[in-house]
Amino acid sequence: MNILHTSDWHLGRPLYNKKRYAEQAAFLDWLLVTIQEYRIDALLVAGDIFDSSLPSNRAQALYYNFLGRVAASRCRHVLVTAGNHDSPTLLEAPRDLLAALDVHVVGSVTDDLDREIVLLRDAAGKPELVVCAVPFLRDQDIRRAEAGETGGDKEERLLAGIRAHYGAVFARAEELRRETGAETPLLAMGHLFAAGGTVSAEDGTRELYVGNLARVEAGIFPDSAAYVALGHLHSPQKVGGQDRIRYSGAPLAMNFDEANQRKSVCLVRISPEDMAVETLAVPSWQRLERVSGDWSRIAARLAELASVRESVWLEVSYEGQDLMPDLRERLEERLAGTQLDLLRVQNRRTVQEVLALGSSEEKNLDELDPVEVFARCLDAHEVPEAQRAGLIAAHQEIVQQLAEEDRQAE
Ligand SMILES: [Mn+2]
Repeated sequence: MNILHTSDWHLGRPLYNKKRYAEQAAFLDWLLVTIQEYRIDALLVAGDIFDSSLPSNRAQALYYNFLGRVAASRCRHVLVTAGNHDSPTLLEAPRDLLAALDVHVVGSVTDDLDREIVLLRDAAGKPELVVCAVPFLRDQDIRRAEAGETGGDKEERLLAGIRAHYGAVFARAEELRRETGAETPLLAMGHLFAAGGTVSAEDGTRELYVGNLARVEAGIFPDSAAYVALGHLHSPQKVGGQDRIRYSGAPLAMNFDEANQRKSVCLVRISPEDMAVETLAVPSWQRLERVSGDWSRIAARLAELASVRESVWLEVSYEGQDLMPDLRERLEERLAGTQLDLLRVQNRRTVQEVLALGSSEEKNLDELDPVEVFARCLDAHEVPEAQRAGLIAAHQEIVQQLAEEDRQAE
């Protein structure tokens, strides 16, 4: 059986002022061709289908058009779980309709564990795979599972709740496997932060993007799981050096840190006896480049890029010694008539200067996320290092709570 594992499409997500629907559509087209070419039987999408809990109509159109086409393809099953960016209710609204197309959607945890366990059957109706399709676990999902608040801090309780939930789902899946014949391979899906996972530098400073800080150990996935398809981290990677536990990573570079990162999806070949994983490189449809240095270096690089006559989206970071208040104007002059697009300008020299003066006006508020603003407040108030982790966690919890309330208010 051939399985394709992907995640973190973040449909609808722009990059600064640029919409990315064309790239997102190109990826989905490529995915369909890949499904045919590699004779994929089941597609697993491990969360963060959409970038926001209220995706645009255009983002939803991309998703549903894709599902319609994949349902008509040779791929017999599609499994979709919600990530922290998805609205569980929005994803689950067409659940019954999609089930008729053999597209299984799990948006959130319910009292019924069986909703998170999908038994896939071959064309002859014989069970061929059991999948534990666990969505992103929210605080309230975990609380539901707990009879009462036990000791330990909040993060510890959250981790204990995640472990307990996975434990219960796996136990139930094992039961089902025994009923259907022990030969049926077991797979798991999850959207979480596994210990040892690496994030790109920009994601690292944006913990909010990654969701809660709790990191689960790879040991929560039992040895009986032949493969664990994870989503949440945007760089493709194995967890704990294990071939069978992987993040497929996002298909598009999510920011300029990832500009040169090779993006991929995972091809998993599985039989009752054996499992092998291969990564398939996702093409890039839009070149991203970060250009940094002093003015002469930046100017030289821009000339080089302009001569290639290809569309390039740029982040320019000026790091020269001379103050350059007219940096943006200079850059725009250089880029006129080229295929280069300036998405972001960072004037490090001026920012340093301004920070030294105790003001942060240079960086627009829209370039800062709440985490960065809070970090600046900590700096401004000279909060000692020892107190920061606790304060950052508390702040993050509040911001997340607000985001969840927004979601519930839909
Ligand atoms: Mn995520």
